[in-house]
Amino acid sequence: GRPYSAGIPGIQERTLVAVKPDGVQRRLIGDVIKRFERRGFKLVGMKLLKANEGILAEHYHELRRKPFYPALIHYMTSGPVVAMVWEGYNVVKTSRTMVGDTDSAEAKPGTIRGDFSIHISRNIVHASDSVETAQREINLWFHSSELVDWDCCDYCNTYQL
Ligand code: IDP
Repeated sequence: GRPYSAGIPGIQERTLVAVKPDGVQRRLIGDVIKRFERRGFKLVGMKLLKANEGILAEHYHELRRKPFYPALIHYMTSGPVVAMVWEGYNVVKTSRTMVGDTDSAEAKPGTIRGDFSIHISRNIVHASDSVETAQREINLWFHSSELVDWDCCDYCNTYQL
């Protein structure tokens, strides 16, 4: 049936978060998940996969003319990634804050990139940059049947209900 959360405005916003190949190799999957769980967001989709060039070409469509694009695709196909969909109030914006600046030197300590990365080309994690992008990226990486509607038992401790 329809989840309880569907009736609460704004709390069904979703974003795509991915642990990139360097994050997987460095055994940071659990650390990334832990931060989103602890913050209060709800996991509604997750899988480990080796991304092919087709999905990455769509995912990084806007960057296709950048000089670093070939290296980016090489990096992103170098090993498995963990793709996740997280749900909750303002999840797109809050996730970007948790992930930190694209440039590792600008990423604040306490952010994922600010804690675990020193170079822009190996920055551990992806998070969608707008609600529109998130919708596009979720549809690209997940089939709707792979996303799970469920209610957290403790919404009253996360939201003003
Ligand atoms: P974002 O991941 O913070 O949204 P974007 O500008 O969308 O940043 O870039 C996507 C990814 O491309 C970055 O996370 C990083 O992995 C890679 N990238 C961006 N700029 C550079 C660069 O100047 N050199 C190498 N890789 C880059």
